[in-house]
Amino acid sequence: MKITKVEAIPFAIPYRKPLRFASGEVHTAQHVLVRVHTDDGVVGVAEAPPRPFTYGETQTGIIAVIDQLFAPQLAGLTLLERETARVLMERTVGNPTAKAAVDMAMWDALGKTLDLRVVDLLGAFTDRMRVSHMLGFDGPEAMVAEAERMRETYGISTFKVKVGRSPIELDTAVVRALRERFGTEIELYVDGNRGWTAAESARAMKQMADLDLLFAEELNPADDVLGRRWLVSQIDVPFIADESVPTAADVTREVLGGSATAISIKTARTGFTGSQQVLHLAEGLGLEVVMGNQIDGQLGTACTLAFGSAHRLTSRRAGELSNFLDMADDLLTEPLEIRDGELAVRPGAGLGVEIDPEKLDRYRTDN
Ligand code: MUC
Ligand code: MG
Repeated sequence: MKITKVEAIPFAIPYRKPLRFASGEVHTAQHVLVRVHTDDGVVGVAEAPPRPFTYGETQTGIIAVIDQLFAPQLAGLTLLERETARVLMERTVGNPTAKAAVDMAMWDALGKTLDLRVVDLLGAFTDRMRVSHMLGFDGPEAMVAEAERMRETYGISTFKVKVGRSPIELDTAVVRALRERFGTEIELYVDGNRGWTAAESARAMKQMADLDLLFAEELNPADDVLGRRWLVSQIDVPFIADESVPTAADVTREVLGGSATAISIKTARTGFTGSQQVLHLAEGLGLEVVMGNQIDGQLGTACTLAFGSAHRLTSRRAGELSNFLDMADDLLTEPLEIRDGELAVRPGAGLGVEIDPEKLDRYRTDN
């Protein structure tokens, strides 16, 4: 159970269709595959998605912090010493997705060592989640057509619509078109990625007041402190904090300060160990939780699914588990399959997924 090596391998897989949103856009999944090796010959895996526009990390930076700081700190620890690993990695500030991927690869290795699924180690509440699909910026017709395809092909009936453009009507027209096309057959919520001001957000929410939204997420920046509190106090749906709450301390600050009434948990930024900390805090505070998407590939999605399925609060709402569908390929031997609007945890030990060595050879960018 002793860690002998931690590897950070860069890879690049193009998107068939780029995802665009208020804070950035993604054309290629330039992620980092993290592998934790043990002295029993077990290898745990996870992926780190660099999101410079959200956390300031880059692919090169993630590899550097793992190779230079985390790998030497963790060598010799056992897979059970996850709290020690967390404390050691926390000596370095920032770098959330690098830390999270190392943590999740340790859990995967632990599951493989004990022949248990990560979902069972974490809580085993259920083994599946309803899927919510994130619709990136486009015109109303194209976004409705994408939702139709997701419904027909995968049975998905919950959609998160990216908003935050100016004028606000570019976005409110899309949400209206989706509601008009599908009526009560779908659940809808919006995510602004901080694109609007507080006043624009309030006006947009008024324009959409009859569209039965589930949630509003990060419509304006949390750093506009008073504007954000003013906005949240007048919105009559839960207001999700996402990129403004990458840590449990951030959740406490934002929620107690009146700047959020719900949170997104992303395993890509808090791993499994940190996500449990955030989840328990949210449960204690009585907050709604959505399992969010960091524009993950299939490996990252398997991590979100394992954590989301393991707990009651995280499996209650549809989780954002489908944007890997827009990637031209992936690294797994057996692709994840969304059926009837759900994604089920695989039966195998750990995360239940395997990296295909030929695909890794094809897409890694360090050889
Ligand atoms: C989301 O929920 O915001 C886009 C930017 C980011 O940090 O995550 C994605 C999805
Ligand atoms: Mg978001």
